[in-house]
Amino acid sequence: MTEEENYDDDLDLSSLSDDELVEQMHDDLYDGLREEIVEGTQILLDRGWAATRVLDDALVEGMRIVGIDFRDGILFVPEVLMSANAMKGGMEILRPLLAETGAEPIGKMVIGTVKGDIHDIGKNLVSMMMEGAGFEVIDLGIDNPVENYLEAIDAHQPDILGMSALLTTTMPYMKVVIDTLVEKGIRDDYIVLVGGAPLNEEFGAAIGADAYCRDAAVAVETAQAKMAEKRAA
Ligand code: B1M
Repeated sequence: MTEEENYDDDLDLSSLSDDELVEQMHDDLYDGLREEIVEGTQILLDRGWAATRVLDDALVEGMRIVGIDFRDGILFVPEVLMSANAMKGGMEILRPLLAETGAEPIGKMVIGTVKGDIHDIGKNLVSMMMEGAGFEVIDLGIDNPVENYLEAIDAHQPDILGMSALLTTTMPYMKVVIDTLVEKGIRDDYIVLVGGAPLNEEFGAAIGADAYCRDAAVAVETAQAKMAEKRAA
């Protein structure tokens, strides 16, 4: 074992300052160390950090760094899967906190990652934040063909249909889903919100969505605004 590895093993996360701990968590996320991420998340919360701050500064920022090295061929799929698993460990601790607003259910959303796409961290985050804002969320998971969305909206009659895509190759599938709703004459029965890193507002408009949501907080704000519009109409 190298001296550095030995140091890491012995590292007492609670002895670090906030800044040092956040930096350490970025490293631990990079290394896919789930237990350490869980511990670091809890320490920051115990120090009075808001759940959204832990999420943004420690977890999402750490994942952004992972994404850069994944893109540049420094990290590969198995390593990024471990990072994703570590991130999910932290998110599990934050989930009840993000969902604990005590708000009355203000609407229902069906959400899923589209066919061919297995990325779910961002979608899960959107689901959590929407639940926290008082929406009932039916999460269809990943890799959803149009049939899954149709079955779910039939079964649950949601106000909102949310779709997530993280790949430039899967984002066009959102249009397949929206076009199918149009063909069936039910497009206007639902507020369609789309999101995912490669999308933008122009794309959202081009495929006929009601809005593109840059992140989970924007998804919540947009959902609330669209629900208010719908109620007023
Ligand atoms: Co993937 N991957 N990946 N990957 N992966 C990206 C997306 C990529 C940008 C990496 C890179 O090259 N820099 C790249 C896509 C390039 C492109 O299409 N232009 C890529 C690639 C290429 C691939 C594979 C093809 C790699 C391969 O096999 N050679 C493969 C594809 C598999 C497939 O889906 N068929 C693949 C696989 C994987 C893993 C399985 C290893 C893993 C996913 C694990 C999981 O999700 N359970 C993975 C990961 C983790 C990433 C990166 C590193 C991180 C994604 C993430 O979780 N971000 C990603 C790089 C990146 O995006 N920086 C990358 C954190 C998350 C909080 O952000 O998902 O953007 P995000 O969600 C945000 C917003 O986008 C928005 O709100 C969220 C929260 O604020 N949002 C919504 C998202 N969905 C929404 C839905 C809404 C509203 C808002 O509905 C209303």
